[in-house]
Amino acid sequence: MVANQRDTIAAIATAPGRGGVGIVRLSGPQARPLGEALCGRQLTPRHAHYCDFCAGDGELLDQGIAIYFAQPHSFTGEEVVELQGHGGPVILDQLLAELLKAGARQARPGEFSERAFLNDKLDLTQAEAIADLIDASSQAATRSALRSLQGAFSAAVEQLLVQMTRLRVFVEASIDFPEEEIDFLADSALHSQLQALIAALQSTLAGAREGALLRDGIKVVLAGRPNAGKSSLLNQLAGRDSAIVTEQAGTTRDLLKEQLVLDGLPVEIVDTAGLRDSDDLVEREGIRRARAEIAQADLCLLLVDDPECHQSGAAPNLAALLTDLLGDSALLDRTVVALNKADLYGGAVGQLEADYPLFALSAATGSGVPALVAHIQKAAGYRATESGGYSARRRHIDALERALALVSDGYRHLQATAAGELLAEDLRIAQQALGEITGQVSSDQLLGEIFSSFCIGK
Ligand SMILES: Nc1nc2c(ncn2[C@@H]2O[C@H](COP(=O)(O)OP(=O)(O)O)[C@@H](O)[C@H]2O)c(=O)[nH]1
Ligand SMILES: [Mg+2]
Repeated sequence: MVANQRDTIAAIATAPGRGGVGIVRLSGPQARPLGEALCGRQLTPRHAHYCDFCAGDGELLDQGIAIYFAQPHSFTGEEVVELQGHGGPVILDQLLAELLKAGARQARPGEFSERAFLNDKLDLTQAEAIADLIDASSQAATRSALRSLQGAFSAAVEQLLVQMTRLRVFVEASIDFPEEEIDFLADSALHSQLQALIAALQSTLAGAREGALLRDGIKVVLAGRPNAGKSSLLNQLAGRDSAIVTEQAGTTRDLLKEQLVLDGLPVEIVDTAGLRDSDDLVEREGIRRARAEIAQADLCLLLVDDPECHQSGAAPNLAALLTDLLGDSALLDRTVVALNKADLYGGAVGQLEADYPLFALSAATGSGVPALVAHIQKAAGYRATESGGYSARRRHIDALERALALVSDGYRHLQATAAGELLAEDLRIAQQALGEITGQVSSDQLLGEIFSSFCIGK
């Protein structure tokens, strides 16, 4: 990886397609001479130079702005030149081709960010936050990515590492110097520090989970008998006629997926074919697909069309309902039941008394739907707070979970045995797990995986 850094890399940094301006980026030791050759003039650091971009044989390729950033004062920490030309795909391709001909190498996806990381311009969570910021699908996700980019997540992890180091010093000293008169391990300060560390790990983990939720969202599958109103509810949630709704049972035969943002929470809603026995080949395939989606759902929203339940406000037997519809009741803890068509049958709307989540609503008019949406958000663990979490990824959550489990185990060992050896070892491994998050401890393979998911030119 270090050898690679001697290469000068080039890529188109703007999105494919046509735009007012398009940017080609160069980074590496040859960036300046390559840029100067193309511009036919010397480049002063941090100046916008308006110039002709010409090929080696003198042919005019484009006119635009060139900006040179001298190392280490650039995004990557290397010599960088940015060429801002006209945003046509052919123009930008020609500029890039010219630079490659002159000795630059096409950058791999994420290679600019990787170099920024290797040159200590960013830590890993910040580099990942850039990718998340670009991919953000909601304002809340943007906010949490920006928080991470500014270093809020790294700072929280850093703080955990400081707490951990302090504890390790304490515990290891007490093992190395057992003859000391004071018994370090019985010291109440040690116990309160351990408790504080566990609480801090839990709170950082909660912030990371919230961020991951904003990034990845959840999957909600609509299920029920034909004509229960699944497609109507999808349309109501989407705020538009996405699915075909008719009074004819069996209208929806294939899966229909909609990406929605419900008050900041990204949700993939899947409308499915109504569950019933059918001889129709297409409908049967639709039902098979519906079951497969239901099995993978974070939340299964079961729609029921039953006038009696509305009038009595009674809860259907959930286990019996699931067994009837799906052949088993495995989904008990992931199911929400919605009694639909409240406008038709009367009775209260909103959440009803039951030993599982139960709502009465009208998919047609939308009454009772906000209470259901609020429940979906709560069930997903989402709080629409301004502060938000950190834009976190699965690997961050894994590392935090491992660290938390280790420290908790270590604390239990200490309480059980009053000896520090196991605690010391647990703390050591927990510290490594946290180090993986910001990249203090990381293998080349891990880095490769992380940066290859970025887009080219970033
Ligand atoms: N009055 C009333 N009719 C509804 C409601 N929801 C759905 N329907 C009607 O029930 C029928 C079946 O709806 P649809 O959404 O296609 O059901 P699906 O088969 O579960 O997708 C259509 O005629 C809808 O207009 C509701 O809340 N109130
Ligand atoms: Mg339907």
